[in-house]
Amino acid sequence: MMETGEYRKIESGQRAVVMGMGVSGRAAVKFLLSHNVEVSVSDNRQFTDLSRVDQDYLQEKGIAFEGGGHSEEFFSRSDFIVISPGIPTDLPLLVTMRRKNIPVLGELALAAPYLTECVVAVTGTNGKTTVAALLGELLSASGKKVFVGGNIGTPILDYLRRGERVDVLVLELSSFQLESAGNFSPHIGVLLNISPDHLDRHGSMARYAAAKMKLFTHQKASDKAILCADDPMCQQLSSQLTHQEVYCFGSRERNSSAIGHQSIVTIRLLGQEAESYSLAGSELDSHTGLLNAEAAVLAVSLLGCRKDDIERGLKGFKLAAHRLQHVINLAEVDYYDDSKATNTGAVISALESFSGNIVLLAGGRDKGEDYTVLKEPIRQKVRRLILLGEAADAIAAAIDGAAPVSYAGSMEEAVSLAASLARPGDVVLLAPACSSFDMFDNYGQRGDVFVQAVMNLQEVTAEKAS
Ligand code: UMA
Repeated sequence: MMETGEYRKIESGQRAVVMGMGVSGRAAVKFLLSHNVEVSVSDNRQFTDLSRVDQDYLQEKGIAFEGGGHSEEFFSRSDFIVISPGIPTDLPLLVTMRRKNIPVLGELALAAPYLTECVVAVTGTNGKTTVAALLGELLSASGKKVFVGGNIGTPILDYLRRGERVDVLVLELSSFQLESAGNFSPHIGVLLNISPDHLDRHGSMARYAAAKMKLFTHQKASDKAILCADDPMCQQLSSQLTHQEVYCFGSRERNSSAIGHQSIVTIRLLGQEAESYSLAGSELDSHTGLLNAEAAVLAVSLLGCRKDDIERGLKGFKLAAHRLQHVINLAEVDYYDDSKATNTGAVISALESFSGNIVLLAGGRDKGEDYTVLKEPIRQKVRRLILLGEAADAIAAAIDGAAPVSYAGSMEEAVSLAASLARPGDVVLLAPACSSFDMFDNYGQRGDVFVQAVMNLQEVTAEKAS
């Protein structure tokens, strides 16, 4: 039986079903058409629920569409199936297709035979967007032509279809994408951390970790795996890596190739002089920023980038929005937006960035996580916990009195409550530990609403003062 994702190059005239007409599916349809494949599309949604642009495109290209679900009959006519990342690979229909020897491919499996450039791929529960962007910045500063995309930004299949080639392809990859990655293999694979996330999809930590480890499955002896020595799960998994070069980063393990200590990253590679990089004054100067910088600087050092270019890249780097961003200092209280902290691991990292006195805003849609891991960090660092959204009661029960709890019905209410409870010198931190979909379109909108509510406080404070 063909495994998920095992595939060679496409042959002209083959027939494919693309499952899901979202960002990934749209890119797959266009890529396949450009290779003269006869494409059909199947989606849970009805045709009329697709965007106007997608409806027009499918009609214009004469693409057969199955809406409102997926049928064996529609799928059985194809030579292979391309699934979107959000679709679980173990759906009974997909199991049936594999039994019939019809390959089920994710976008990485489809892309793999066409990748000729150097590929650096980054995964991990948290920090992958930042590290991918930082790699892009450091490589550009070193004069390399770079593409940064994947799970965020331009899908890999759009990059390939457009035909523009770069020196280094930097890919941010999710566990969803890796699950159906087939023979995809990066020259450098970076695993930043693994903590509970997406358990509603993967079912267990073991399966989630196994999906992440697919990053390294097909690496060759000259390829490089970079993992975090500070992360217990990464450390445990690194012993499985026997057929590639393995490098570690972190602050605890003395044998690491990249070590972070007090805002300084030091790279120590065999046969080379140690190089140190200061993050002081840069946007990476935080607990997580240091780890992210270690991983990225190590990867580009392995690619031969020079010290002054790396230093320039680090200086110019700007974090994307909603990642532990300082919003404002108001009445001697610092407000931080970490709306992207959508799992417990990210919240623990955010709490580690401050010495204490935190008013924490958390809650949202539950993703099947065990919130009891937050109990101790909250006891140590949080003065007051303000909960909102569907998971509010579950979080309150899990932390079991580790900090006093208040409830809010909206982000605006949560922010004004936080402002009334915070004392001078405190930090008000939005780090929800949950997805945003119960109250917002996405984490970006949630962060925007938080920032707006904080800015409204500023106006009220200014009015009072005048
Ligand atoms: N659908 C079906 N059948 C199903 C389930 C869904 O037909 O059983 C259809 C939906 O109706 C919809 C489409 O599939 O039309 C959605 O597919 P999708 O959920 O895979 O989303 P895409 O829009 O294709 O975007 C996906 C990634 N989304 C997810 O992994 C959930 C995007 O990552 C990625 O940028 C894009 O492919 C290109 O690779 C987003 C994401 O949230 C940013 N990623 C997660 C994360 O970062 O935590 C993993």
